[in-house]
Amino acid sequence: MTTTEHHTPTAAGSGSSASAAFRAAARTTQDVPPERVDTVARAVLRGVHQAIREHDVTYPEFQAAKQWLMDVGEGGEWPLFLDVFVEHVVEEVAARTQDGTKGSIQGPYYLPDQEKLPWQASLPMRPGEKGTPLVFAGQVRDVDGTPVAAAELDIWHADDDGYYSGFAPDIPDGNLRGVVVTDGQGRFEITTVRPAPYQIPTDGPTGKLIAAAGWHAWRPAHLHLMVRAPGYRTITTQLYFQGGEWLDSDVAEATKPELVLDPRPQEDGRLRATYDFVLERG
Ligand code: MBD
Ligand code: FE
Repeated sequence: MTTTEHHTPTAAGSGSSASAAFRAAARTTQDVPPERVDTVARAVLRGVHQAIREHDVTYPEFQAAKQWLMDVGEGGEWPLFLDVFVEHVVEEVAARTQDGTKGSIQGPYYLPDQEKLPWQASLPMRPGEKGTPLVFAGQVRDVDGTPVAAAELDIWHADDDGYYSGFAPDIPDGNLRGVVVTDGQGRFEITTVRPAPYQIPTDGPTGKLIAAAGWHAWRPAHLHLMVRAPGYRTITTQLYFQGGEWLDSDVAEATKPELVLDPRPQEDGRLRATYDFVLERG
């Protein structure tokens, strides 16, 4: 992680942390047959060739694009760029064969092996963690309605400034991250703070493209979740907040109407949001 003197997160800092996290994640490498590589690589190149022909792309523009692509790599922003602009379509294709709770993209800021917590727990947070206290409760069930005991809710989200622990300086490791284990009735009740919307760093190449194109750089406030239990297909999803800013114009196009929470003040003044997860066997 890169720390600057004034402790403001930098695009290069979060980019290199996201690249390192991606490389560290254990994943199975597939042997892709040449026919498949041929088909997909050809289709991707065809799309690029078409854009050049359709829009009379010039040599200076081609060289500017090359420079920009180099900058994305050097800034470690490929995980950010791909998860913001491409992952939602990969998820859309995966969703064609999924039942139960709707999925959404994982994004670049997941970290494995966080603290295991009982079904009723507070996420690790700093003393006096800034933000509106939020209680997030519900139940995990299978598609037949049977509660799933000892399911793991792996949850991570941004703080009240829109920053993620592990990807911004001065936030303790594990802050606002945890693996909550459901009780015998599949229940969970998690205390945390409401996250702020997330802005793509404006000082890196992804931010520069967004500014150059006149787009906005925002994702609506969201909770990230992975829900898993032995014998069930893991759900990776996100939950958003009713009425929240950017909900209708997420730069990552990762919202779904089924994934919006409607938090209400509890008797003690804290916000309470409920959501039940449905897992399919597999
Ligand atoms: C995020 O917080 C996020 O969830 C995604 C998908 C991309 C960039 C930042
Ligand atoms: Fe996120």
